Amino acid sequence: DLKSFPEHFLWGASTSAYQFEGASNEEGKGPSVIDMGNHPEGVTDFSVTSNHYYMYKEDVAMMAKMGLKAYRFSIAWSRIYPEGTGEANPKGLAFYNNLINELLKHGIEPIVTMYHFDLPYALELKDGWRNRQTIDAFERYAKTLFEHYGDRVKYWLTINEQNMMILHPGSLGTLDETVENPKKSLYQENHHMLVAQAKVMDLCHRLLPDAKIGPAPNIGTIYPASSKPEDVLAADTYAAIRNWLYLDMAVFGKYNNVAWSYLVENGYEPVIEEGDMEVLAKGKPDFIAFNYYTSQTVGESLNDGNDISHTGDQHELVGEPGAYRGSVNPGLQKTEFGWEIDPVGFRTTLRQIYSRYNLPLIVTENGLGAFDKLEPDGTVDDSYRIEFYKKHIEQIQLAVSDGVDVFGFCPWSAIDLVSTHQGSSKRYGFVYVNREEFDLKDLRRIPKKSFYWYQKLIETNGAV
Ligand code: BGP
Repeated sequence: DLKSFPEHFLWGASTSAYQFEGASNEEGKGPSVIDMGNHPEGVTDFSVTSNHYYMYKEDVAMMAKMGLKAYRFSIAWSRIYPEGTGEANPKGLAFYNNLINELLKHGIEPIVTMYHFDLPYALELKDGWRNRQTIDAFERYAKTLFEHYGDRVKYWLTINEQNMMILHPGSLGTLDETVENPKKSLYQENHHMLVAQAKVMDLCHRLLPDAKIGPAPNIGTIYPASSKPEDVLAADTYAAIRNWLYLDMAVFGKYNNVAWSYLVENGYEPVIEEGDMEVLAKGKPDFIAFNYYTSQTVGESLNDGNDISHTGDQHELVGEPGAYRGSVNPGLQKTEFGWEIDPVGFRTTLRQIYSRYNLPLIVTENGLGAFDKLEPDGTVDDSYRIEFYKKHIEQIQLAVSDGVDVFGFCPWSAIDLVSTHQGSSKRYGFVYVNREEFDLKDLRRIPKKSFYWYQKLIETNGAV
């Protein structure tokens, strides 16, 4: 029997600070690794983006009109601490304070990501996450957020897509190619982030007993390229490296055994200092948030020079010689940007996470990037996005019927913003932001067809 969505289901939408706010060098904000990073020439400009910093009231009104029950956004660490540590920026503190109040005024539940790829550049100059002091800086920053907003924010997310920062670090500011073994160094960063996350989850519980906190990795089910036992084994290995390493640590406080063997075999294992494992065992999440865009398919590594392949995954190159081989799933359609579309895999993913951890789940990203077009009559017909969401939301309902405890869905993105990898012509929003590439004069908000569809869906609590 098909169950309906829970009564107070958090129908929401997501954004992140560097992709949405603009004002990247204004109002006391310090630079982040994203601001200082190398981005494809002419594609990405994060200085103005959707100008949300100055238009937040209008944006929240638009979200309210859509009927959002929740809004997941991120706080820019370097807007609060321009130097990563030291003095907080009063204007930054005030901005998020106002944003939170504006949301609450409209009955929208704020869901706050503390760190969404944009590490303060000042910390990167001191070796970023390779330096253990960044753990303390993150804890200090989190404490400030809890103190300022904890009376009103109930849902906290620690780190967005930590697994992608490790597996596909290129544009996310985590890769240091100057070190002798960059991959080993990445797993050291990963370890420090895990310790920082555990400390912050623990701190949250001590300071805010009514608040809830959890990690927000990107999780997708992994298919074997065939039923050949070696392929199935490789898929299991990759699932451990890509998915379970992150969540097993957050929930169980230990390294996943398969992932750990992989780290040791390849000489990537991090240095674990005394006391780390106690910290990791102590900080526990109240729920698991995750981003789902697509599944992945891998096979046995053949070590023939072709293990790394262009699979159409969002991060494009998948595979690691000796561990697993990237593969395409011939049965799946693709988005305009080549990402495989897999709604059924979404249900599988929800089931897998829930049966493994038995914690409530919230989806913090899912969506379709496309070249939306503003018609001369001022409308945007994104029927393809409606189709995409229909199919994915149907699968959440099936998962709910399977007994999976899901309490919210925050698709990407509330309003158009600048894509992490592909600039502003790749759009995700329910609301169109009128901007020709680099023509920042007209940033009018125009609800797309999907806006009205989602509004209706929320009104009927998911009856499509
Ligand atoms: C996720 C990120 C988001 C967002 C999204 C879409 O990995 O958390 O920040 O960018 O992917 O990706 P893209 O913008 O590259 O299409």
